[in-house]
Amino acid sequence: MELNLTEIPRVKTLTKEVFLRDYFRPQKPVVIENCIEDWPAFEKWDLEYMKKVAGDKEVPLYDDRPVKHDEGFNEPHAKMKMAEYIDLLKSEPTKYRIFLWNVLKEVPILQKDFTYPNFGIRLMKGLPMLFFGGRNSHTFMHYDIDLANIFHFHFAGKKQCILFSQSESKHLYKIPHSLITREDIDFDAPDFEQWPALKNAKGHIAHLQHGNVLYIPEGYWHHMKYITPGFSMSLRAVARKPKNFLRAVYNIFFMRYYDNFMRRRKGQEWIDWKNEEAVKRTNNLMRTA
Ligand SMILES: O=C(O)CCC(=O)C(=O)O
Ligand SMILES: [Fe+2]
Repeated sequence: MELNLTEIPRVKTLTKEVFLRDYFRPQKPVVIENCIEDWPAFEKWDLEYMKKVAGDKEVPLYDDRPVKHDEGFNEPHAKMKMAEYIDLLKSEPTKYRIFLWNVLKEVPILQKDFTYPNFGIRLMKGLPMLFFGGRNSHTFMHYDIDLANIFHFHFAGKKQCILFSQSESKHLYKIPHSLITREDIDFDAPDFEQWPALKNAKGHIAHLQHGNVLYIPEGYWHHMKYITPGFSMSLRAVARKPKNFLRAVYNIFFMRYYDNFMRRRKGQEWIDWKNEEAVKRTNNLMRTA
């Protein structure tokens, strides 16, 4: 048995009118294949180019180790010079990923290589973020703290993206007071005996290659797996649905501080409790459904 995933529709190009009508308003994901062919980035952006423009920068790295109590929220697991990291990506499989690296702050010259596309929704201009990963590395299944609409532009390698809407959260073993599901679920080949509720989850899947853009509707869960070494840039637009917007405000101003506070106060016990609670809550919901 496999996860119930439908292939995300792919279009060559998309006007703002069609985007708003068919994807943004109904909150449906879509892949746009030929959206950025007029960007200098389309020709230029590969691992070598990143090494050239950002080689000296020290970059924060993350792997897939489980969250621990003595690490802050989103605290990096290692640091390296970008040049070294790119060499590592090219030479061997590595679990190290770069997550949420602010392009404009770190390498302002990259701004010359792209423009903000006009899809009829206002993008947050200060926040283009870069993500890098090595062969077979993956993020946890998570949603973003601000439940933003995301345009995810992919470069260099091949990538698999699995998405679920917030309405599927009840099937996903979501960890309370955080933005991830149980870290020990293998979303590529889940063990349905251990995680039976996943049988009821309905999601979406896409495979991206250089130049493709994935629209991720607001608050959607996403699990990203780098099939080959590559990188992506995310542009974001604020959550519009009042429910999502309020949740974003709660997450940003309360949830993460509360979680950090409890880690300091209770230590690993807090993390263990949350992990157990994720299973109890999902199993209860499954039983009463
Ligand atoms: O692709 C990645 O490495 C993570 C992307 C992501 O989580 C995001 O764009 O919000
Ligand atoms: Fe994300």
